Amino acid sequence: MYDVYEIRNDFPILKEIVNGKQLVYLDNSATTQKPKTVIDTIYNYYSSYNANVHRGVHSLGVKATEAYENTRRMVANFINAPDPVCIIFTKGTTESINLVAYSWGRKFLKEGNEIIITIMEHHSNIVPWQILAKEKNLVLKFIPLKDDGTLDLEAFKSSLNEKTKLVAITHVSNVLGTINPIREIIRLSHSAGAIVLVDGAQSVPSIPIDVQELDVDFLVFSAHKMLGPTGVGVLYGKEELLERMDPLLGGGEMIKRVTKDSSVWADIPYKFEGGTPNIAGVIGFAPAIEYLNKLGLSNVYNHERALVSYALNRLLKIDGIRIYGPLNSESRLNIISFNYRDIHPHDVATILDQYGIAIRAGHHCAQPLHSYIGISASCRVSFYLYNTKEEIDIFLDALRKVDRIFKNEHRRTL
Ligand code: C6P
Repeated sequence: MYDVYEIRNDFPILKEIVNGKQLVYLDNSATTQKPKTVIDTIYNYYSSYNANVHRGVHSLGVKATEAYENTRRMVANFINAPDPVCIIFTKGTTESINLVAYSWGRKFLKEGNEIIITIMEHHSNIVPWQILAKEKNLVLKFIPLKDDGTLDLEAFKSSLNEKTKLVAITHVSNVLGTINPIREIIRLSHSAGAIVLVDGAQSVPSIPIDVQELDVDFLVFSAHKMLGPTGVGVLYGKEELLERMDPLLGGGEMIKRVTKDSSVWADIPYKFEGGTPNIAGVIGFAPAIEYLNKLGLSNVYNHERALVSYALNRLLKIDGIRIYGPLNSESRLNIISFNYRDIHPHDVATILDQYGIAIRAGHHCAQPLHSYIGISASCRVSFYLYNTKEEIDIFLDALRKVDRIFKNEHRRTL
């Protein structure tokens, strides 16, 4: 049985008092909190077997390497990758996308080739393609949205043509919470001869994903958004694609042999992991995956969907709230972005913080989407596996007070 109160006991930070109030953490799309097993594993690594990986023959080095490679196998199982060699550790989703842009895009894309992304992308899935497009004279196309905040699939179909070489799309929007139909997008892209990169930063933590069944070419995500440490990301790639790509970083451990004139790359995945990696972070990622496996990702998904539907229904009843993205909770995962009357999102977030409630305010690294909607910023709440309906009630009560408090503050400063 999914017992959220039991689960909360595993997260020490959830007992924190912030500004005199019990912390209500609703900023999970930015980063999630960590269970004690993750914190302890990192402590244990540093206090009992801290050593570099893949280098030493001494016992500490062997133990650290085993733990590091164990995480790779666990990640592979988590997304059903055919082989752990298809899992590259990076420092996050951002670095994973950049790695594909430089190691695949720079090598294989030619002038006039087209890349399709969507208007709801995070900057991490826009800027690397803009840089590449400028460098190689490529065409970057943006798929628009329908009025309900879902992707315009018809526009996508008519954008696809024989010049399309890559479709890079987020599975779940970090602003709208929209769940995109990636299965259909992958199918259509492949039949047009394009490969597909899915940004799973917001979906892999909550939606069971099988990369083989989806037939996705690249999948990228971050450990810190799924209970794991910061500074660890994943690039999954099909083996034949990874084999043909050149490394992004040259340096230690990514080579087989170096002479004065040239070098021979190591096999995948090491070819892409030059330099000393975030060993503690990768080792600390394993208990995060273990935690999600134990809970069952489908249960996590159902829990989040119940919370989002509860919050949406109640938010819609508050006068002056404008919600962005799909209003039916079917097309939306765990995220709700909104504006409240004409109060600036930073003011809303600052007042909520006085009640111990953490939400995000700003453009959420999605400025083109905000311009497209016609706003410069929004407030965002995002739920995860340890949030409760009671926390949503506390948030809604505090939100109702924001208007009054803000007006009083405003009057006092005049
Ligand atoms: N979004 C948010 O508050 P990194 O920072 O590399 O771990 O992840 C980047 C990233 C890429 N794609 C999507 C869809 C994302 O949501 C994010 C991170 C956080 O929305 C921090 S800006």
